[in-house]
Amino acid sequence: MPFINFPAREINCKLVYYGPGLGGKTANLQWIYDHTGQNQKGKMVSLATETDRTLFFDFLPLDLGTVRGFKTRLADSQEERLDANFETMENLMEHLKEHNLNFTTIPYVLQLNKRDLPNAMTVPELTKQLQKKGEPILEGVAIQGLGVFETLKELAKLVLAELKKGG
Ligand SMILES: Nc1nc2c(ncn2[C@@H]2O[C@H](COP(=O)(O)OP(=O)(O)OP(=O)(O)O)[C@@H](O)[C@H]2O)c(=O)[nH]1
Ligand SMILES: [Mg+2]
Repeated sequence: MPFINFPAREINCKLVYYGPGLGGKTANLQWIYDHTGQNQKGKMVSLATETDRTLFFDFLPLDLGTVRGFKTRLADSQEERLDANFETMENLMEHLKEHNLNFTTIPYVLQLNKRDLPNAMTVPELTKQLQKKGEPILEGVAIQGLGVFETLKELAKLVLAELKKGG
């Protein structure tokens, strides 16, 4: 939910990148971090193990100008990750419930990442398997920056629409 600081005329929102292990969450944030202006961002905080798995989470404060930001999810397109994607979806639903957030109304987009890999499932097939509520679906190759800002922008659009509604 947005935190509104009236004196500072600021709206602060939290966008969460949720996805299966090694799906490319950090790669998305790293690309955003590397391609935003110095004065637009805070320090990216990222804790990794020796094998580069993220411990806990990455954190990237970002100023989107007049636009602010909620929930995005990543899917690893590789066929062998389909079960992991299903599991992530279930986890996400549980976590939202625990935080009293309603999935049907929360701004939400789905990024299908790793589109460059030969074993990627087709977009129509992944859409059939993973789309939940007609959310925008974006294709990504996070390590090359493809779809990264498009995903962020699409989500920001939904968040703005929600804020306008006063939700
Ligand atoms: N080929 C390909 N590899 C990718 C892509 N995105 C990420 N990777 C690679 O996949 C691996 C995992 O990416 P991360 O960004 O660390 O994934 P993550 O979701 O943050 O992983 P955890 O936080 O450990 O769960 C890394 O080796 C990345 O370089 C992509 O679009 N295409
Ligand atoms: Mg990570």
